[in-house]
Amino acid sequence: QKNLRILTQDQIDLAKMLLHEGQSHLFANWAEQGVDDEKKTCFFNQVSRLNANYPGGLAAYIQKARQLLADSKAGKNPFEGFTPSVPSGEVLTFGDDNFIMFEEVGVKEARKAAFVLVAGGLGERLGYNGIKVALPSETTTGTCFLQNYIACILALQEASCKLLEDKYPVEIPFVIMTSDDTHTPTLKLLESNSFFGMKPGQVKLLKQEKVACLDDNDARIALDPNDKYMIQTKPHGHGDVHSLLYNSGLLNIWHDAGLRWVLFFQDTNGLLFKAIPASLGVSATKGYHVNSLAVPRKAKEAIGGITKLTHADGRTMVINVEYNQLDPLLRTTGHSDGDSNCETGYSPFPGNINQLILELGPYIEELNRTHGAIAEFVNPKYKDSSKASFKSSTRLECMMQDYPKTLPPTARVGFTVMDAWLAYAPVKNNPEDAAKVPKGNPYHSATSGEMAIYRANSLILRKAGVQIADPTTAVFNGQEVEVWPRITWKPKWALIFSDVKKKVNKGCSVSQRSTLVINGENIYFEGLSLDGALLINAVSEAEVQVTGSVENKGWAFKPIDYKDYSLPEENRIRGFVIEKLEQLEKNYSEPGQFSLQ
Ligand code: UGB
Repeated sequence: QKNLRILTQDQIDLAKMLLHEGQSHLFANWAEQGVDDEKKTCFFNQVSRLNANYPGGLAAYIQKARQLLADSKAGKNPFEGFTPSVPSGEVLTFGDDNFIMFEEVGVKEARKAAFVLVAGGLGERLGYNGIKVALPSETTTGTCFLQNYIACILALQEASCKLLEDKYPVEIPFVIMTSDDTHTPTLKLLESNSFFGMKPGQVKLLKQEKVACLDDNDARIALDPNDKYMIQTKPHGHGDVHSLLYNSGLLNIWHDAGLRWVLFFQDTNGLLFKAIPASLGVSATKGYHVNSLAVPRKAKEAIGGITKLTHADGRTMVINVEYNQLDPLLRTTGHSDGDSNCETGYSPFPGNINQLILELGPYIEELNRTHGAIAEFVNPKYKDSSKASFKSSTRLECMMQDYPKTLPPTARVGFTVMDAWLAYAPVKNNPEDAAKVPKGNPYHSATSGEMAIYRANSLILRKAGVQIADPTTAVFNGQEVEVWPRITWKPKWALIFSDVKKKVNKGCSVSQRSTLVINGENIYFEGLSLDGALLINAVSEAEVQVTGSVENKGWAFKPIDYKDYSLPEENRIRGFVIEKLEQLEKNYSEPGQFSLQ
């Protein structure tokens, strides 16, 4: 009332809505009219943003929160009435005929795809100071995750158009969801690297907004402890990507342009694009509206489990059950061991790697109905067992993989299981937490993420007939890892297994201590024997035949202490640096045919 005269009609409406929703405490300590008036305007600007950014507005957010907080306090089981069982999906084996067939279908389909990277998370578990997409995926070439993703999309675009002999090349749209924490550095990273070769108009950044924090079970909105005119906010989760896409208008533009698929992926999986062509092929062949990528999962691993849920009333759905919910769900439904490994040494529930392929038409239909709203949850940290108050404020959260929860039973929801060595090596855990991971479970650290890239490339070449030496083991940052030859290639050299097979002939061998960097498109190997470091840089118009024997001191891993703050953080979190002792580096910058012997 004291401030009524300085408020606009919109602000009065927002204030009325807040009062109606039990939020009078927000105004309790406001100064008299004439004092702090600018701050009051800022307050309403923030309320207006929070109101506009939530489907149904802030009133809907508060009401939903009250309901979910009451359910949480009552200890209500979110899976009430559902029984979990192991679902069946498409299980692929790298390199067999089926896999090769799906890869070829996938590459053809790629020209009808749009890619969406969710990169709004700060990566609290990793504790890295920068944005995660700027981290090198491996330090042999220093290629950062974002650069790798863009190179893969561009290579897919080119390969897809070539396969169909398309005279009108397409530009695969690429969307990045950012947040206040990641937006500016992501844009800077792109701009300072000329968008890593992608046309700037091909990339769209959509920024997710945070949501209001809540102080108690009545969903009273939390104020910033240092500013009584500022509402505390926290991230709402990766599920925001659906409402952002819906509101952006991009989905209809894509649909009108003839696109058929939207592929969602996460910020730090250096292997992901090795799995994309085959899984897109599965989506197209099986006609899946939703296809989740999965890998065999170790019990207790911090990735969700793909689970079939059957309700007492007969309803069924195949959905991700998040890692912290799987164990309690199993225990309350008669599996006294909870989340545990079966005789295969893995959990029977495939692990969700949060790579989703959605068919665009049905996706648009569903979002027209839901406006992109995703099932939410709340996870308050209570002070004590009375659950009367929280240790710190909480908020509603949502996850992108919960999209299928609102789909009708007729929706075709499937999943594709790939070998973990091929598809999944995220960088999520800091060195200390990674070192505590139970033996045999993946570390999900910068160390393991890098080593996984060398292992995958080595195994792929082995499968193509190259003699690759066995790995050794080493310990970096307290984590024991396999060290394979450091082999890297650009996606335009080989996107799918048949590309690899065309470019390497039998009779090649690579020793364990070797480094091989293939930085070019038309580089062919026949009878190469490598024991050391070989780097080949070639423009696409140069065709290079590589034969003979290369031997030199090569590049070696030098362990470092992650607490040695004189070293760059990118290296410290891996626990090693690469010492470049000696290498053979060849550059082919002109068109023509060349031979490296
Ligand atoms: N992200 C956002 O873009 N915005 C946000 O508000 C939050 C995150 P995390 P999480 O693959 O190992 C997921 O934190 O959420 C982005 C799945 O839920 O890395 O703990 C963020 O930038 C889980 O089922 O993972 O767990 C990042 O790119 C399992 O699949 C992505 O969202 C697990 O990932 C994931 O955020 C996994």
